[in-house]
Amino acid sequence: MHPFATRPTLLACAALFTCGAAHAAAGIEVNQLGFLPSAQKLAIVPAADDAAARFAVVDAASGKAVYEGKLGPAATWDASGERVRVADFSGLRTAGRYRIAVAGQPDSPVFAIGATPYRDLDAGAIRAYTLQRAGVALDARIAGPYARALGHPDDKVFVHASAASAKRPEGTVISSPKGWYDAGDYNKYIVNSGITTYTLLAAYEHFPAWFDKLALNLPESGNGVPDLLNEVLWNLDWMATMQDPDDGGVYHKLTNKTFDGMVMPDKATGPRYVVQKTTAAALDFAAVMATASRVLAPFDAKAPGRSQRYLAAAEAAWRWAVKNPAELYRQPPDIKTGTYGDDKIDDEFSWAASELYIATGKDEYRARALTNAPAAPAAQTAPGWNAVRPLGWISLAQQRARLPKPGDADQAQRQILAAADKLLAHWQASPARLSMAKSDFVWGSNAVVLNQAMMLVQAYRITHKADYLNAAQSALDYTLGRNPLGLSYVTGFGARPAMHPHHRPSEADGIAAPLPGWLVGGPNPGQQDIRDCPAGTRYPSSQPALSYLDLACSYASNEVAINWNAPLVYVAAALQSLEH
Ligand SMILES: [Ca+2]
Ligand SMILES: [Ca+2]
Repeated sequence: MHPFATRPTLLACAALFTCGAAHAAAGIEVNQLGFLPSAQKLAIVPAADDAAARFAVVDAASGKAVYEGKLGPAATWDASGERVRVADFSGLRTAGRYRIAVAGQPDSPVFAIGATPYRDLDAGAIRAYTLQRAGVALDARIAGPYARALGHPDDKVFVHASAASAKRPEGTVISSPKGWYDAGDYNKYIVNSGITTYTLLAAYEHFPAWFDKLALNLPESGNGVPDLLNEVLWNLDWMATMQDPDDGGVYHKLTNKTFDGMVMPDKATGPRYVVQKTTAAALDFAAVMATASRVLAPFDAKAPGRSQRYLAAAEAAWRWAVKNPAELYRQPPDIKTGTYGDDKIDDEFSWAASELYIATGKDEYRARALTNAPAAPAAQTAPGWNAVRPLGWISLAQQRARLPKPGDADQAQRQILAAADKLLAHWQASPARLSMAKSDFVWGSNAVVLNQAMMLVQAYRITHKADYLNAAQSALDYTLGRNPLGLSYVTGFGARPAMHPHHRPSEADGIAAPLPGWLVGGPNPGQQDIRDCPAGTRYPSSQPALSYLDLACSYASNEVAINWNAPLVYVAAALQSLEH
């Protein structure tokens, strides 16, 4: 769940779209970007009583059928209430541009089969972070039409009463610049930076050949560090400033007292505060810094001593957390922004211990690194910002060769496979061929399915069993148009992308198109934002997979967030690297 309780309502319904439009039939649903030649290729076809039992794939230019097949049996997907059939055209491996055709139904959007269907997507999803950088002006050379003035320099940030210490009393001014704005708002949160920054570092660690070639046109491009890591360093530089040098504790967030209005960054000028040191922040910080010390070590020549500093910072944060194991976040009365509160932090201890065990081999970390946190739900199959135990398993499995007891990686692999097998079972049984259960449609559901895909990719990397990768492909397909609304949930990508994310720069910049490369939160039957949307706004349906509004007021289904984009970066890179 994305933790924003209240949002200002500032947008009226625009003339070009209606508030609460009825759910328009999506028609034939397909990944609107396309597929690598070897990938499993599925489309979802509405099952009408009189519909044909066969489908064709037609060349987009000539209209000529190049592949024909039989539709799978009709079944009702419990998350949408709709009857659907699967069209499997995996046998088509010829590069080209195509549509799916079924007699009596409109053709699908055009998609491609080719070598790099997700290259621009992956680059765009990373560049979304570049355009989300705090404390820097973005010129047209980097940002094109999205150039903007500097906002939130954060060089004079006040220590809030909740964070006061003897050496840094309330009102002490510190400098805490850079980092990424968290989401649709302009605040910066350590806990959510934790899973985000880790996932991007893991993407590089697992698929370096892909990212070494992926040019992103960043301000730092050409400096000898891969661009993905350059982007990650922008946030690591900020995270490092959030540690109190006097005791190793880490501030939970850097924030305004209340959310900024729907304005550009340079128009948001209120005072900023660092708020309460928490155990979760210290542990997420420790895990990320230990991971960064490992992944960035090959590039230390560019910044001598950086990896050692990161590791020292990680161990200092860990020691603070051990001394302060129950400092849970409690929102002070004068602070109204996101909380990222998490009262179950055994998983944070295990994740941080996992990364520190890999980094140091010390026994003091090993026991907690191998604990399957009892606070985690038994059925937890994928990570989330407040459920980070799987991240430690991923690192332990990846870093077998570094472990003093390499057999410890076996336990990590077993945990990954147990989770992935649950997801695979859902995928196999689902009429929509999705790893998501109906109950997975929560706030940020699009990231739930992509975090599930990240776990499936781990299982594939361990076993090379094709169905794990096929299920991950289905997850990406879903977010790129193979869903009952027929939308690409990534701004700027696909034939019918989301257009009105809850995202301050996208709303305030005077440009019709939203900033590109953002995964929107996605369908969420909680519909918690409806009272904050213009009067008369209605969701198209109460069905989980249809509970989505492409309106800027819809923070519960259409916000963007750094932690949601990270598994998109990961999964796009994985499919580009593992399919061929
Ligand atoms: Ca937790
Ligand atoms: Ca805009």
